[in-house]
Amino acid sequence: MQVQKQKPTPSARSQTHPPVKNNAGPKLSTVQRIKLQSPEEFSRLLAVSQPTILEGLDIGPCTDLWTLDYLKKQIGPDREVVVHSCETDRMTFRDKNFQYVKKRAGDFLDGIERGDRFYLRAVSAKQPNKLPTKLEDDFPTIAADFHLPDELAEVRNHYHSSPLRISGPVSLWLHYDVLANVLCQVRGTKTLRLYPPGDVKYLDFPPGGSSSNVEVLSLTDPKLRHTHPHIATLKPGDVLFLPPMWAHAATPEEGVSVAVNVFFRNLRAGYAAGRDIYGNRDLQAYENGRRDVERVAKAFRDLPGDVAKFYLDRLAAELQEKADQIGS
Ligand code: AKG
Repeated sequence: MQVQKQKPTPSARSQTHPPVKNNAGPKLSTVQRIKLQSPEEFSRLLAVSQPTILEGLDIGPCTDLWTLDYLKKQIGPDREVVVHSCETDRMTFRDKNFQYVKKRAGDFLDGIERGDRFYLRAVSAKQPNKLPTKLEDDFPTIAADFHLPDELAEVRNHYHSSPLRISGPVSLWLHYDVLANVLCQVRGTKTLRLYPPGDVKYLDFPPGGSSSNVEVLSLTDPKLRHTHPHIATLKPGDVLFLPPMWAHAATPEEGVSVAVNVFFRNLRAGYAAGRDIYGNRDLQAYENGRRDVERVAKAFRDLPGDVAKFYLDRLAAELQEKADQIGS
């Protein structure tokens, strides 16, 4: 993956669209689209931390080249990949209605062509349990087709990983990532449903987990009534800036979607020490905090239940108050 110089384009910031009415659930806002002019403008976007579609950037010849046939030839039909395989058009984390299956890349791509519900989220070819995936390491025969444009130099400077994602007609469940992300859509159209960090209390993340148990695409779940969903529809060549902690679920609109997403660190401190293979390892303070919560709960365990609950409720209220004070 290289950083490519891009020709300046005239400024064309489109308006943020007002929420649209969605009779089956909460109001939907449309993610704004802009033509990014400079690395400085991207730094300002990072500071504002709102999802934004960056259009008209040059991400390289991949948008022309990456047909399924080309990918099969370049990646090699015999290369082994592990993919999600699902019986329905929605993978859900709560029901785990999918399996991980090993496939030859050729069979996987033929299956995608036929409309099979496969989803590849690449992992490191050499050390899948230790290293994050990078396009240049794990798919060297196609990596030069994809570039990060100069406007995204910040991504390059704090680069973590670049998973290749290829999917048939199947949605990926709602989850959040801890690293910032630019999701570069190469082929096909895909819609993402995003929820801001403030919606975390409605989205039923299990303690310590970044995958939600809520079926966001059914829209009728009463937990979603108070959420603030944003919709981003990505076309080939679009780049979605996805800020950390914005939960997202992805649905391809046509049969096939090919994308590369690039995770990068935008916080100057706070990441957990050690391994983060998927870009979703929670911040150190949260990991420590969960241990503290266990310790505090244990300190009450020899007391009668009603007394222990009385104090744990009081402590929970104090913590909630601190959370409410942030940003108010
Ligand atoms: C991500 O970039 O973190 C995603 O979850 C993207 C999902 C997709 O493009 O299918």
